[in-house]
Amino acid sequence: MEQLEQTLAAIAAADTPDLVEAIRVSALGKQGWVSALLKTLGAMTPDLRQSEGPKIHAARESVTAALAERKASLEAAALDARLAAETVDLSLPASEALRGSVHPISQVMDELAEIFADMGFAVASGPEIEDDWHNFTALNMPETHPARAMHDTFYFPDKDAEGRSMLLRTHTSPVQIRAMLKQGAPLRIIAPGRVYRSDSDATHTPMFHQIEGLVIDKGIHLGHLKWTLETFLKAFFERDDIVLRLRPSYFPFTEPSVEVDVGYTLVNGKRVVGGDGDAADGGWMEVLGSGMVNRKVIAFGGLDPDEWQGFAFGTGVDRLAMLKYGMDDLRAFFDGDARWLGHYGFAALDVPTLSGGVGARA
Ligand code: 2NL
Repeated sequence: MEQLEQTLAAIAAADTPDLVEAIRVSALGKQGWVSALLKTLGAMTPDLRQSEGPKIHAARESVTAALAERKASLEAAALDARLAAETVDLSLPASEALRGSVHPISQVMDELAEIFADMGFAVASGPEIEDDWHNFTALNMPETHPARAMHDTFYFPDKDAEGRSMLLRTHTSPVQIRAMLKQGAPLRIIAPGRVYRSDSDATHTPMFHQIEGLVIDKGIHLGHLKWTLETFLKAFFERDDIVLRLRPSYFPFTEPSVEVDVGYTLVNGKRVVGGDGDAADGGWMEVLGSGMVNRKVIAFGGLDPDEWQGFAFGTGVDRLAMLKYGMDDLRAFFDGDARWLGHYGFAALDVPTLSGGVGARA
């Protein structure tokens, strides 16, 4: 077969992968000579086919093998050439690896978990999609309660299997209702997490972060509440001169209800937490809402309010982070701007500990 000899010679002489490919197409491609020969087999007499068939197939095999061999040796030669030409300059400084950082909200949540763990609180979590019984009714906010309207709730169009309205939780209180129902008393938990309200301006985002705390035990009174919040705020702001001011207030889920302010001091015109708010260069700012758990809420949690008492509190994690670390625009928290995260973020291995300082920066 003259064509076979020519093809094998051309393959042996081909010095680029493109040439090898062109030869492959001219021999084995749809219009190639091997394919043309294969097609002639159909029209042959059985005798002729028996003698010619093996020759044609053998030709195809030898072309295929020669192509593969040539392709491999060209690739090996190309690699050898690259290895000979390329050098690595080991004296150059290594390029800096991109490193992420811990978002201030995650950092503050870790700090809070650490502080409350030291006081014997466990971290509880629950669904962000809730039903209106766990989010409102069990918290002494019946169907017609005006506070329900105040929450600017995001409702889902459908109801759940029990006919309850579904919504995005407006606070983390339903987590604590679920904990009471499931774990019973005594109970010492914090419930940090995302909450949702239809509200948006410089100081409000439709999603924000809250932490609530709940203690249920026998003989719990306001003194326990005050000591716990004072100990928490001193640890969180890492100062001993934290002064609290408790003001009477109203929440449907607590009775009596207490709003908690901390004293701040003006330093170069900036508010710094700490010191007596009644001092000449001082003032008060509200940081927490709290109170003794309403008897009705204890009963909704499946417990006997004559046997069990408790206190609860709630605050905004985002606001605590802003107060401690000095950011002034809440919206920047959720923009995902790498420069903001680089500035305000925390090193991943800088885990908050009470001995090392909960807010230590690397
Ligand atoms: C605030 C005030 C508060 C609670 C949350 C609570 C939870 C249960 C029972 C009773 Cl299960 N109370 N939570 C109590 C008082 C205040 O939050 O200003 N939050 C941002």
